[in-house]
Amino acid sequence: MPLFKRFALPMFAGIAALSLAACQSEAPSDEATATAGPEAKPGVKITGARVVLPGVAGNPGAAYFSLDNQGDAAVTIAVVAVEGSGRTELHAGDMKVLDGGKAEARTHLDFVQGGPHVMLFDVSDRLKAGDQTELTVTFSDGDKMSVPAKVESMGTAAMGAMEHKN
Ligand SMILES: [Cu+2]
Repeated sequence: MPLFKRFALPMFAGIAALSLAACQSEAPSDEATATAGPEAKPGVKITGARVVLPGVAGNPGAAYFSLDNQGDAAVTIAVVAVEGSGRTELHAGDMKVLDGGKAEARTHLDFVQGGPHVMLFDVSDRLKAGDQTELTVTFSDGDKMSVPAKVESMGTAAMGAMEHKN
């Protein structure tokens, strides 16, 4: 595809299309599904969790959230599990696998569209836009936190991204 065509696409659509294409090539590995448990980690809060369904069934979806670490120690995410999704990977904005998401003490870590995100593979068709599912973060020390996550369709997510643009 000539480069100018790629850049002619609206920005969010371009990012979404590139993201999904890039994620297709990831080889599946062992399932890393955490069991949900509501134990809290002191000083750590997870907010704004949402799951964006794949635009085409069988493609990967994505999950986003903010992790606020007001604790005295850095926390590192080992794995993020989403109920209704199989394997997940933490990706950087360029779709490369993130080697653990780390939030230093009194900082926050944001997983956002176009930035670091959780890639969801084998998304169940039982997950429907408008539903709520559960997102569980397992930290490198074994602690777990689960929060409800809003399920959105890709179209809704793109609209949201436009609305929130400054
Ligand atoms: Cu990705």
